[in-house]
Amino acid sequence: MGDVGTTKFDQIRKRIRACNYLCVAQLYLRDNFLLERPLRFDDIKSRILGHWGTCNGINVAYANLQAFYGDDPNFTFVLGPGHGFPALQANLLIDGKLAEIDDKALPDYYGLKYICHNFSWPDGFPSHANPATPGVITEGGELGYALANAYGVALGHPEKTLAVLIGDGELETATALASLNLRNLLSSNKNGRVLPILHLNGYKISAPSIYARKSERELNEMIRGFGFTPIWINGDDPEVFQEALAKEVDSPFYILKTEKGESGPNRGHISHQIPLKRPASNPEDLTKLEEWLKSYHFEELFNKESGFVL
Ligand SMILES: Cc1ncc(C[n+]2csc(CCOP(=O)(O)OP(=O)(O)O)c2C)c(N)n1
Ligand SMILES: [Mg+2]
Repeated sequence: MGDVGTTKFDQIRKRIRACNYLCVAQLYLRDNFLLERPLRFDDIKSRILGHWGTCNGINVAYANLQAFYGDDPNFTFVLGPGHGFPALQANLLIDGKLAEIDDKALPDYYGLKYICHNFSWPDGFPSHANPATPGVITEGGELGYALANAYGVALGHPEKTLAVLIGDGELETATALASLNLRNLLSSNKNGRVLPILHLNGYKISAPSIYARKSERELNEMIRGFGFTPIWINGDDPEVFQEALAKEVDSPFYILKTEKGESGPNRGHISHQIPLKRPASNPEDLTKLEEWLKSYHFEELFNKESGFVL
């Protein structure tokens, strides 16, 4: 009580839980979105399509950046791994950004039902970030452009700050890796600040990423070689993340190290897309899905009548 710091961290944790729940609900559920009765086979989508593995990390980054930068109009979050669309969609729903372009996507029970039911559904939302998503400027599922886009926005705009979440697989692309050199071109005070955040979750799809196989020292040296100061954020504790953001460093390069699929039932290389394959027909998978959804205690974070309690 009265400790502002604790309240802020609790709020971040709650938001991450809410977004993670919304991710799992979007991927799997066609009904019973608030688990008002035990989950049944016919609550589950017949074709489950999308990506879970990257979602927890995106939600962690989004919640922490939002808590730190608030509604600063000069701050932008650039999301490299657009396949983590359930996470982006969850955050945009909660922030009311989706409702600005689609009046059915209000941050209430009906909006929640709407995005969950229509995710990866015929005539509904695609499984990746797409032109209908508020703020999306590059579509196509091709990894690698996030950092270059961010430097482009920062060029000639000293008032802007852009945080860019880059997958560890994404940083293996020639485009992303070469874009690290843009720091040299934009390092004067006539341009904005770009804050790269490498999401070191260990895998690109199911293969180990090269950066996950480098030692911490080797990765630090690589990052320093591009002129950045590496700042590690180990795990998803908001206290660690907020402390990292508060560091006053000219050219920070954050390394967010989380486990791929964290908070889900199967972590690591098998979590990239859909960790539980057959909850619509296999009782064991259905039970595991129900336990997974319940682990977020969404009933503490959302009220059917009044919406999100975050
Ligand atoms: C240029 C390019 N090559 C390959 C792919 C196929 N692909 C889609 S997701 C993915 C893995 C991405 O790994 P990472 O960036 O580490 O993301 P995360 O682990 O957060 O899912 C790959 C290789 C792609 N989308 N774009
Ligand atoms: Mg990865």
